[in-house]
Formats: sequence, structure tokens, C-alpha cells
Amino acid sequence: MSDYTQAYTILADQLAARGIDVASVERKLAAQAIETPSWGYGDSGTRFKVFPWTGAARNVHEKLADAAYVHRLTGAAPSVALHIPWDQTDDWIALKQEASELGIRLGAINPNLFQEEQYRLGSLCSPDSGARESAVAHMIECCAIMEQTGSDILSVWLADGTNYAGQDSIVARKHRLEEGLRLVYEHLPAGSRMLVEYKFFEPAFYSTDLPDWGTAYAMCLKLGPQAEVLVDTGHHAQGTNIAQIVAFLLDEERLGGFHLNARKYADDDLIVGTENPFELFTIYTELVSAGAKADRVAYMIDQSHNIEPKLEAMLQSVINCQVAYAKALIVDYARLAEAQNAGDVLGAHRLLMEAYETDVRPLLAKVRQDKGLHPDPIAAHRASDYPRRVAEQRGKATQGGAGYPTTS
Ligand code: PSV
Ligand code: MN
Repeated sequence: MSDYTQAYTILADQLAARGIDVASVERKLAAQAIETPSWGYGDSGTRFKVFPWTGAARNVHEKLADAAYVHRLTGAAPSVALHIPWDQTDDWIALKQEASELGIRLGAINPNLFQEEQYRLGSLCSPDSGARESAVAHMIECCAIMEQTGSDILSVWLADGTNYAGQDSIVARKHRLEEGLRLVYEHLPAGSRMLVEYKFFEPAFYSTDLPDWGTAYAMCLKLGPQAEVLVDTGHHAQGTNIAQIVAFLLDEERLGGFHLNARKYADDDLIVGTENPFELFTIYTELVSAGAKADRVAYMIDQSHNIEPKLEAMLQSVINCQVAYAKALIVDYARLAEAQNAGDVLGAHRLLMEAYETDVRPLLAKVRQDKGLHPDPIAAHRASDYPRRVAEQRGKATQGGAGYPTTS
């Protein structure tokens, strides 16, 4: 959209007529920040095939450069999450400096507890004490990395579980999980948080040690105030009401953050807001309704791009989050509360839909232009020579590239 100004004027007038404080909405949109994942910039695929992408980032430096590019175009992606050891470096201070020179920050640190031989039966929950000790040591090493990078989130996801009934004691595994997380918790840098992520199945198929938000929440309560739940939107059974989980955790002040993506069948890791635009909107309405309780929430994308161009996919993800947030910001919450209290079932529903069906793109275009950005990041990207330059410099891997080789 190049000429959005007329559409913006009409929209701003309509919103003002609905009693919406447009200037306040614009300020909130200007402050929106979404962290992108280093692994989303490298080659990735399914267990069937990794299709190498010409220009995909091959190492952490190229991933930082790509993340900085996404931030330059959107003004809304100021940090990048790292996965250890995929993004291992021998000089974290230098990497932090490199990020800062590129105009971004190093964000959440994600320990990898699923790619070593020793984790065949799990990591923190494994019956093998050696595997458990390695997992704890790796997570403590990640806490030390956080001290150097200035990261304030340790993002914990375990692939732990069992494949067959009777394979291991579910209760013994629970006890090992508690013990392992407790040992790591003690090493969290001051002021930082451990975000505990759950996922209902995969790679384990019979039982998963952290299968749902309730289990993650219970672990966080046992650990202490620096532990909070991470909701990955792709980690639920079909039909789960994620907005309800979000509302509960926000109210309990234990929602630490998100891994945003879209899913249709399993943990598909697709572009957020493609399959699930309405779900994303309802999640954002809970966040907006929660007011200050949502201030601590970290918004992180967790996607792996298999057949789509990686940079454009990441830009689209950020944009889709902006759209969902903008729509949630223009809900008339006062009238909504009145309708709810009056038991006006469909009146209340229509108030939400009124916001959802509003085309907020002119509003976002205005916010971007106010920041000195192109009003349409996708158009800016398609006109940019950055993708062509990196394609020339980096070429194409001959087989599955560095980073995240397979997703499911
Ligand atoms: C697991 O599927 C997951 O969602 C976890 O968040 C990991 O950190 C991420 O993917 C990358 O492996
Ligand atoms: Mn995730």
C-alpha cells in the first residue's frame, strides 16, 4: 500500500467516533517489539527433505545480519533469540557488540537438550544420571552465556518423554524434572527469568514430561518467581482455546512469553497469523485486557521456514503480529464489559468482530512512516537489494544447511 494517507484519515475518524484514543493506539503500536529466532534464518526442513535456500544464513553472524534487516524494515523486531550450541561462539562479548552495531540486541537463550546421543531417553528426565548431569551442566552454561550477552530469558524446552506405556516411571520422571529445573534455577542471573515451555507430543508419543500449561505452571510455582510459562502457539491439541490459557496465566502473573507461529495439524512452525489469524487476535485481546499484567510478556517468533523465502516469511510474521495487536487495541473494551455484564451474548461478540473486521493497515502504515520507515515492509523488501546481495555472497548449501536441520 503506497498511498495510505486518505485511508488513514477515514479510519482515524471512524475510530475516534467509536471513542478510541487513536494517538494512544499509535503509541502502543510504535512500541511493539517481537523477537525473531536465529533458527528461522537458516535452512530447515522436515524429516523428508531440507530444501536449501539460496542466501539462507549459514552462521550466527549472518543470522544477526538478517535479524537486523527485519528490524530495519519493520522497526518492531529489535532482538534475536539464540539457540545453543547452534549459535555457539567463543566470544559472546564480541557477538553482543556485533548485534549492537547492527542495531539489535541478543535476546532469549535457548539451550538445546535434544540433539545429543546421550538424550535418547530424555535430558532432565532421563533415567540415565549422566544424561541428566550433562543437561543441567549445559543449562548452567547457558546461564553463564546470559551474563555475557545481557539476555534476560532462559527459554527451556525439553524433548523429554516416553514412547511406550511402561517404558519409564512417569512419577520418577516428574521428580527428575523438578530436581533438574531447581538446580538450573539457582544459576539464573539476577533479574532474569526461566521460561518453561510445554508441548503436548513430539518427539515423544506416549507421554511427554511437560505436556501442557498446567504442568509448566505447577513447575514454575515450585521453582519461584523467576520461573514463568512460555506458550508456544503450535504446541496444543487441535481445538485448544489458547486465549483462555493466556487469560488464566496473565491473571496469575505467570505468563512469561510466547513462541508465535501457526499450526494446522501438529507443531507446524508456520508463519504466525496465516492459519490462525483469529486465534492470534483473541490472544492479543487478552493481552490488551490484562493491562500492566502483560508488561512482562516476551513476544518471540518460533518458526522454521521450509519452502518459503526466509526473510519475507519473517517480515510477514512480524507484520501479522502488528495487525493482530492493532485490531486488539481498537476493541471498545468499555462497551464490551457493559455487553458482557448485561448478558448480551451476541452484542459482546459483535464488538470483538467489529475490531477484527476493521482494516488496520492504514494505521500501521502511518505508525511506520512516523518512524521513518516504508509504510509497507513487504514492498520495501521486494525492492531491496539485500536478498540479492546475500544470495550472491552466501550461495546455496549443497544439502540441509546449518541451524535447524529438521522440524518434524
Ligand atoms: C520445540 O518444538 C520448539 O518449539 C522449542 O521452542 C525449541 O526451542 C524450538 O522449537 C526450536 O527447536
Ligand atoms: Mn517453541
